[in-house]
Amino acid sequence: MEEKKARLFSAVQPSGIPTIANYIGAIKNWVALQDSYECIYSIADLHTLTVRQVPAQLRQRTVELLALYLACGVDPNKSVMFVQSHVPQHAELAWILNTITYPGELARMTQYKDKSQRHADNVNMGLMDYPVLMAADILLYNAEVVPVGKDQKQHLEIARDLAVRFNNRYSPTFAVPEGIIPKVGANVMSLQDPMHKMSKSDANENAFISMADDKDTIIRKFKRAVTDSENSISFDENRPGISNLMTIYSVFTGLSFAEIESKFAGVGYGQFKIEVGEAVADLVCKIDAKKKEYLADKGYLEGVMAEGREKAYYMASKMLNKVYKKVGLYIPERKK
Ligand code: AQP
Repeated sequence: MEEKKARLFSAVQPSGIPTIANYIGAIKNWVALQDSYECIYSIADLHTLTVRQVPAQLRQRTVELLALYLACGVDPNKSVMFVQSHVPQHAELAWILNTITYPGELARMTQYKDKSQRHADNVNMGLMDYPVLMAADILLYNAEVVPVGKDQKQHLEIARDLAVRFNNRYSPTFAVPEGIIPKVGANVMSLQDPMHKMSKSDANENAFISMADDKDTIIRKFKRAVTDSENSISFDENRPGISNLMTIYSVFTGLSFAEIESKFAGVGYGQFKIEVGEAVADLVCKIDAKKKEYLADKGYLEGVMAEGREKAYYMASKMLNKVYKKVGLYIPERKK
């Protein structure tokens, strides 16, 4: 008999065109994990509303993100792919979890503090509550593993705490999820400020490589990447700019840091930056071409969405009913 696979959940927000950081920290690993886990991949559009959006653009980015998942190799025959807002149980479970969450534990989250500063004119409750909705995303499917970049580690801790708290207060209900953080590339940094993470919503377009950038743009952005004055290609945490470029090059070529150092011994930053740009452009442009093919077939994309929604909805409603019962909500017979 085939062994039951552990369940895995992960998501990306359609808050912009994903960058190579989202690809390296999340989507690339999703593809590799599809055979070992029962995978559920979501498009976190409700999370995206925590920052002001242009509605028509958000709708378009949602479809584009699905096309990108497919173009990167996420396979609807292996994994469930769905849009978060199509499964209302996410928001419903978030409400229940809110009743066991303390404001203090949300107020100290790095992402909340960082985004409150960047969006000072729109510090809303949703922004603060982001980790609770993320916990609901994961716990709703009883996911045991969650592949994320380092930036989401704190939020994953909250999801774990809430699972344990709920289980203790009521009775064992949720699996306590474990993070899978990639060994290389868990924290890809901005090309303009290597002390800060690369983000798709960065106002400075030179700070990130988008998964829709063309070859010339990619190479130009790498040429402008901030490094240091040493001009020697070696991995050193005290030189975050060049170390970040080496990380990116390593992920896109499969070469280790030692192999990169010996390949580029005596070579200057200028030449190295071009080579990084070419390696990245090779794959990014191939993925982008495939994404465009998917986008040309809206019927297919809507079919994938509908099928994913149906599967996710089934799992989510079973879990939510269980939770409602445990906390004492009255469930009419016909809903059971
Ligand atoms: N810099 C990063 N390095 C490695 N992984 C990263 N991820 C994000 N930034 C990096 C991983 O990408 C996945 C999806 O992230 P998200 O879209 O849900 O939200 P985010 O983490 O807030 O990503 P961004 O790009 O910074 O989005 P905006 O600008 O909208 O806030 C997650 O697994 C994340 O770890």
